[in-house]
Amino acid sequence: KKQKPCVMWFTGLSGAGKSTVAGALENRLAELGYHTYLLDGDNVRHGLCRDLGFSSEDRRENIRRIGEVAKLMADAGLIVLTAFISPHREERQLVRELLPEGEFLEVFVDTPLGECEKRDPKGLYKKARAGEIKQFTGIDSEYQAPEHPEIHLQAGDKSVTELVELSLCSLKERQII
Ligand code: GGZ
Repeated sequence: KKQKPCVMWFTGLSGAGKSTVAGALENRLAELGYHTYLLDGDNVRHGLCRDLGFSSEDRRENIRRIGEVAKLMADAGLIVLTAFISPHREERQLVRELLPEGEFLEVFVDTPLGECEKRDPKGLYKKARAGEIKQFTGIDSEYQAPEHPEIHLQAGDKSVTELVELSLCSLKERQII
């Protein structure tokens, strides 16, 4: 099936739903016959970036490596989905500049902090509030929201299915699929 390579760069707070939505979208694309790859914390922070923590410098290096790998995968023709907080505008901009015009799609998974904290699927916000985890994004480490994301998902009050459909529509509009 014909596809245009691209990198769908999901960004948002911990617990916003980045991995969930990116994973569901990847499954949908695969069902439709497209070639994709999902990079997320599970397959990157335990391997390629296992030496990195959550200081600003380490997050910056994390994003740089992921950007370079995503670029290689897009060169190979894939629709690449990445799901990392990537809290800094400047680093997301660097990844954008690595890729040919139109191949970087910033996907803002915009779930309010209050909602992420309420969900707290891994109990990390609770620990961050108690001071047991330092430099936690949204609590004592900054998240810089995208100003002009290609795709803006208001993820606090929509189902995963709805968010996947919105993303698919955007890929069609952009003639990626
Ligand atoms: C943010 C942290 C932290 C700190 C551990 N701050 O909800 P999760 O658990 O599964 O997703 C978070 C993940 C963030 O890793 P990323 O590689 O996406 O971050 S970045 O793009 O900023 O490099 C969270 C867990 O790791 N985690 N400590 N201090 N998230």
